Amino acid sequence: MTRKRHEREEEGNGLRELGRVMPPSEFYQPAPCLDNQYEADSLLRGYLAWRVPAPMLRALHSELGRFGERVVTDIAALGRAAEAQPPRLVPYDAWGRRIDDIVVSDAWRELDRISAVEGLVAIAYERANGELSRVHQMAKLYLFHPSSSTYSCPLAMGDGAARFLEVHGDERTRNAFEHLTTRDPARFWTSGQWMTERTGGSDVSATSTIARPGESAGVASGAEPYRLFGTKWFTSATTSQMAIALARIDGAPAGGRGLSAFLVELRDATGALRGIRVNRLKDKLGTRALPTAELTLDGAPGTLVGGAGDGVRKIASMFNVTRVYNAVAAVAGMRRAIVLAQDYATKRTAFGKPLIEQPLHRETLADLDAVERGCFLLAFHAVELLGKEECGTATERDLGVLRLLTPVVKLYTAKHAVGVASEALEAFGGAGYIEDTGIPQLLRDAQVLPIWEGTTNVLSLDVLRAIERTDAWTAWRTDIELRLDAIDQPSLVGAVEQIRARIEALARSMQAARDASTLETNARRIAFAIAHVSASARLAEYALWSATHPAGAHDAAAAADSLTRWLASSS
Ligand code: MFK
Repeated sequence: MTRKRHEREEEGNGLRELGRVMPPSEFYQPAPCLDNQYEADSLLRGYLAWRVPAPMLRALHSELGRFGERVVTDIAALGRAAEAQPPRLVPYDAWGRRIDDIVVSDAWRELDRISAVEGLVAIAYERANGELSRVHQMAKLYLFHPSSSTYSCPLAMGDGAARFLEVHGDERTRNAFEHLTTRDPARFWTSGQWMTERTGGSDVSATSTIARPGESAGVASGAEPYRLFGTKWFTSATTSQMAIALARIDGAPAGGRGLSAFLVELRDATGALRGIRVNRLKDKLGTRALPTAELTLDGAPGTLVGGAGDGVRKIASMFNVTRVYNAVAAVAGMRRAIVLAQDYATKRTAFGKPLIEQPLHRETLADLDAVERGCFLLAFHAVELLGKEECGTATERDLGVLRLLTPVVKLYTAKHAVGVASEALEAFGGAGYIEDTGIPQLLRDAQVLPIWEGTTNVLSLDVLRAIERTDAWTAWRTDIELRLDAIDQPSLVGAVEQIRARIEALARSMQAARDASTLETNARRIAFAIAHVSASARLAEYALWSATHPAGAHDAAAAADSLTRWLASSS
């Protein structure tokens, strides 16, 4: 108290000297800052050194070092500008003609150009690093996402569409594939994914959009022999050049099996929409720069892809890619929130010392960091397996693990992204709740992650679908036990035993639920337990590697600490 009064007196004298009357407190809190997001990220650097061979690592080091600087300078500025100028629908031109123009900011367009030039989608299809190309691509996406005002969404959709066309497309869709995967900004396309209708986003089988063969819709058949009629309730990235849409060919059976997938090119050569009306843009909690729209399809031309029927199963090749994007975006958002909170904690003083020196605050931040580390390693495990699948190098077991992990990593990281963002906001006190600090956007944008691309419950049911209808459970269990067998360091024996016990407990509780016919009721618990155990094993493997390899020494203490914290939690 005495010290504070003394300070106030000194301050008062200083102000009198300046000859003006000032309020007694002239304190201004320094804002949090961001350093190069590659160089500052010891886990990302350690993970890449662990998983990637030396020549590739050297190339990545230089590329990501450069990109890590861009995402806190020009790309961050573009993201802020795009956020400040959200898309706007102009339904009519000055003369009353219906145009349905969605006007986006220059910044949003520039983010598109940068995405092409940086190869944010192309890297995955050039496959210059073979099965590790997805790791390369997703490491870049991880840096890009939190600065991009969710430009990562059109990229995810475009990438998912590219994969769908790669698997199910043919000569008629070759041109679209090339546009989606080019680095040439003048030719680069993104895509929408049009599944959701008024009947629901989860139960896609209720889709009511009809596809009529051209002749019956009054047009000649050709490259696009179908015309689509219906309403799509949520169409993300509506300024994209194309979309993959689900529709039921006239007369096809009801339910999911009767659906087919169509490639729709949205505009003609003049830029006018083809048989599409934009009913309105959605007014969303977050992702405000992203043009999400409600559309009426009134004869939009479509090309059937992959043959008639079984559209849900076919489009799974698309949403399995976008779900991995979702997981990478989730961990990227967590990292950004934590880094800002950590920096702030060095600058903000309360009760006589910087927050970072307050044991409870430091502990809270360390717990958040451990959550992000586990989620990061989990998400990138799925990334590695996706890369293997696409390059044809995945074993049957890898494919089984990927089938199970895709919904698991999506649902788990998304849920934690919201929790971490919320806690990080709190670490700023009131400032975390004030819009022009930029901090609330972290929470708003995190909240979409558990919702789109399949909610937590729907994905938990997908986990059950994978367990009950495929051999994914056996593949996952065998894989994780083999990896645990290889962890032979005495300091990690306790951790490995703990993880094995959790696998055993999970298998027992699953069997009990099966016997009691309560698998569905327990689906979320099962999915979370699989995620927690999977991440534990990855954390233990990484702790071993970083403790025994010079390239991991910089992160060894953090790796050991995060494993301990992770195992102390149960979800
Ligand atoms: C940076 C972030 C990027 C993210 C951007 C996000 C943009 C947001 C845009 C959107 O949100 S678009 C809307 C997203 N909507 C969804 O993701 C749909 C959520 N609902 C589901 O996933 C349901 O589980 C599903 C629609 C798949 C259920 O449909 P059905 O017709 O009741 O499923 P059914 O009969 O169980 O499965 C049909 C077939 O597909 C089966 O194959 P078989 O016929 O051979 O047995 C399934 O095994 C197969 N299948 C389903 N899900 C699969 C799958 N196969 C592989 N992987 C999967 N995930």
